[in-house]
Amino acid sequence: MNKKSVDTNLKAFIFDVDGTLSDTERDGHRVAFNLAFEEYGMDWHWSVETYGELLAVTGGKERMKFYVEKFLDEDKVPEGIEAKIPELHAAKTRHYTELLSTGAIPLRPGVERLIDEARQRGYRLAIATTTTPENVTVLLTHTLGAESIDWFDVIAAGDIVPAKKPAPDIYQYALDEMKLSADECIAFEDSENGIKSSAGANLCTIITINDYTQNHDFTDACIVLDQMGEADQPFSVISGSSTDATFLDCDLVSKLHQQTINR
Ligand code: XBP
Ligand code: MG
Repeated sequence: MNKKSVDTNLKAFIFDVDGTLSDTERDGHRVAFNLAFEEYGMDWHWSVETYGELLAVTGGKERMKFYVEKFLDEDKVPEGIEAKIPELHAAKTRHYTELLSTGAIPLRPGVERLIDEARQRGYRLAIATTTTPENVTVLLTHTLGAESIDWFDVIAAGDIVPAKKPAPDIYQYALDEMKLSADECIAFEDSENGIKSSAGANLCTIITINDYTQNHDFTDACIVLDQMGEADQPFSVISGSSTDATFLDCDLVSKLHQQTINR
């Protein structure tokens, strides 16, 4: 791409975490929830399939409340469970961060390469996630190194906003903290709740699907990919912009952003 076509309006990349940076849900969060339930002597066990249904609700505490309300018969609801959820969630977070620290959950293909290139090109970086802040710093530390936490102008995570995804609050918070407009940024997401949130904040959004989200509605995405890809591991374009690129790099991100903004 020749220089003059580079989109000077694009200033920052805003990344979702779970499902986007890493495929964390099935073998990470779900396993941690089950370890916490075991630790507390509860007979709850979330199968891969049940967890896929529970992912309709973002936020671990909210997800457990959803499970109690929609999946348990009245007589199966443990006494005082509502008051116990914060403690249960803290135990789950402990199990999850221990799991992350074993290196069991790697970054998805292309994530480290794109972040490195974005930094070299001078793009600002941010995170907008529903997960607990500690989960983000531990994931970054055990994948990109502890210094990578400082690469992000803002790590907008968890309870920092009143309403979690699909509400736009977490993305709006990240934009406000960076003092940037939506037109100056681009979001990277993996789920329907995620794009409802990013599109709700008027952000052009690049989707990389995963097993849990492959059938979600990504109508508002500027492109839907199976992964960000690597030079030796080409992505598949599920929908959106046609391109002769075989992996997601800053030139393609910039082109997609420009196409969306200039619509
Ligand atoms: C995904 C979520 C999170 C995780 C669990 O967040 O919805 O709630 O499933 O993490 P995102 P917590 O895709 O926005 O990164 O238990 O810490 O909420
Ligand atoms: Mg996600």
